[in-house]
Amino acid sequence: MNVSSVFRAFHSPPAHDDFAADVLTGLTASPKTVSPKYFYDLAGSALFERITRLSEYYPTRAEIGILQDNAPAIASMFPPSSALIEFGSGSSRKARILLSAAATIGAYVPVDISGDFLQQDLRELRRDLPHLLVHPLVEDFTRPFEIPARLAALPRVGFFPGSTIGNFEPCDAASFLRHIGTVLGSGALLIVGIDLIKDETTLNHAYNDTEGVTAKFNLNLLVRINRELDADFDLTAFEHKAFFNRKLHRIEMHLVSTRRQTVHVNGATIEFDDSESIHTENSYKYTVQSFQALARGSGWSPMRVFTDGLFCVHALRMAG
Ligand code: AVJ
Repeated sequence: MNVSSVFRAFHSPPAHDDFAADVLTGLTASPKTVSPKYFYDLAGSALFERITRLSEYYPTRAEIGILQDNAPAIASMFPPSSALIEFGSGSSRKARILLSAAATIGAYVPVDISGDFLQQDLRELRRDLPHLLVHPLVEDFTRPFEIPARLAALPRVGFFPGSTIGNFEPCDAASFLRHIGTVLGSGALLIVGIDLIKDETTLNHAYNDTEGVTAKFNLNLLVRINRELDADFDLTAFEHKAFFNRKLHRIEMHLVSTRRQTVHVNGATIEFDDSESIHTENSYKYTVQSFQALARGSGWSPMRVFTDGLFCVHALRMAG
């Protein structure tokens, strides 16, 4: 799975992130931060894959279950020979559930900036669904992009699973939804996966697994900074901390310094107080109603909601 392109700032140049500059800006700010988009190097992507299989981490399992249980109902909303446009693909595992249920889908268009689609998955899709036009697009989907001419006439259904939108501040999530509306155009459908606010215990366990995989995923950020930015973080002197912030309805992840210490990053000197944290991720949670309100404010009309009580798949339509 490649989610890094989701976090690209809307106004930044499409080429590549400036890891060094971003990390130094974040570590010299107060409070200290590093963007979650930098979790996903090779090791980080593999750790995230392991997270999705943990018993405590319910979102992936829940979303796949909801898509499977409701695939016919979701598919029945798709106009004939529509194009399913997936934002930030990688693996097409979730899209496949919809593609298999909806003979009405004429084209599958995974969009990702890295171009590193799982070719194996796409080959298997073409083999199993020979009527389907599979047309991957290498584009930064946080910026405006053109739908190729051969697909332009097809009705559009956007697909944005994984609750990835939860990494955005709510106001940025709203601008992102508005942007997707502009790309897809009026009348388009959008199927989007959102994690639900729920009891604190379930939420806290999902980000504090007993095997320590999430801690490893979080700390891998320092491993990556050490390797790529000539830094000397002592990995034994920072601790994973994740908790549900009820007031802001988000999981926060931090790396907390266990003592006063000095770290060097790309020639710069960074001082840490005892217990000082680096804020590495927010994962916003919504109620059905709070997400629908956000969607409405971005020009989308809520059509249907599919949920198992843990996670939620929203079907929205662009007005016009
Ligand atoms: C990929 C952003 C949806 O917020 O649950 C998992 C990332 N961080 N465990 C999430 C994550 C820690 C995940 N998203």
